[in-house]
Amino acid sequence: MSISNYPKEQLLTFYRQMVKVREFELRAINERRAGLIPGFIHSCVGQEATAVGACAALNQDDVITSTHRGHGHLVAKGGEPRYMMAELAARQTGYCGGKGGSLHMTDFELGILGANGIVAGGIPMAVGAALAFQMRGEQRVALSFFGDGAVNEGAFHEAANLAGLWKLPMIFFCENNLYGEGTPQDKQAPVKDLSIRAAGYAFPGVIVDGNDVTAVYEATQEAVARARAGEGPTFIEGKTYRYRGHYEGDPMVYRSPEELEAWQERDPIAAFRQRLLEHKFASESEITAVESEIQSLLDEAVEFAAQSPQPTRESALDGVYGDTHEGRVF
Ligand SMILES: Cc1ncc(C[n+]2csc(CCOP(=O)(O)OP(=O)(O)O)c2C)c(N)n1
Ligand SMILES: [Mg+2]
Repeated sequence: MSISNYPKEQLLTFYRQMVKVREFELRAINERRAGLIPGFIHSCVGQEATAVGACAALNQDDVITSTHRGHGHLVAKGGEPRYMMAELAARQTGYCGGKGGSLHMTDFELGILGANGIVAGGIPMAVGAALAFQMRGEQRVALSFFGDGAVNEGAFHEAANLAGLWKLPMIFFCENNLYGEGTPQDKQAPVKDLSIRAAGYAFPGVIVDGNDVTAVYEATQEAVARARAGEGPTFIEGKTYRYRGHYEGDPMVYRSPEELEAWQERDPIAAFRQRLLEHKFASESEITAVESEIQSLLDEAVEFAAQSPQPTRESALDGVYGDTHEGRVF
């Protein structure tokens, strides 16, 4: 669909959300350096369009599962930067009471079933949620984000098999950023387009430009419509690229600066900003207003995290053994 068929508000929302994802990541990286945030960060800078385009096609009561590179998915599904930042900073006010950190952030009310430190670990969980929706006769959809590396894990294949067999309302969303840690895709899989693997489980696999937010949105919308109509899963492969290392501190010796530069020239946010201006959907000052709105939001989020208390020693066992955080269930 041509960009001119979108309502202006929706396009500005895409832009706002992508900027929010990127700025969240840049702030988190900064605050980690400054000492506010302990632990690892796997940032998704460069991959904003997949998270935002896919989540924009979901309803609030649809669910997602995420990965170790999950901050963008959470923001895109409605996660609040202040609770995310507080979680990264290990504070009581964070999404997991400060005891989960980057790899476990969850908000059931927003349909976020969790980031996940286990590669491919979120996929069977999403398929389980999709099975529950089907059994209860609900019109809800589950979408699992995962990377190219995850498609070589047994968990992916087992989950895809059952989702295909039972025609579950499930979307397999692969963010193919060409690397699993330092291993390029052609050294970890015999196929270039991972979406062809969906054929083995009798559902469609589609490739989309993962740096184009409207293309991602439209592909996901189609998959959602199939899922809600009882036609079963779709595998979407978004071709994209991460700009920073696998984790903050990664020396990145496995790829060339030229490759990185070539992808940065197709930056999802800069390209979309340019499209908004060219098609006169927004003026320079409207766009700048969105950007400074996000800066204030993140100033507040960092301040909120920094001012929040750490978890108490007495709370060490709260939320363990199947307890739900603050009694929330999905
Ligand atoms: C089951 C499992 N194996 C290995 C690891 C170590 N590990 C963490 S991230 C990662 C690479 C994953 O690559 P990909 O799925 O492409 O995601 P990306 O990091 O590119 O977003 C690996 C091997 C792990 N966390 N879990
Ligand atoms: Mg990858």
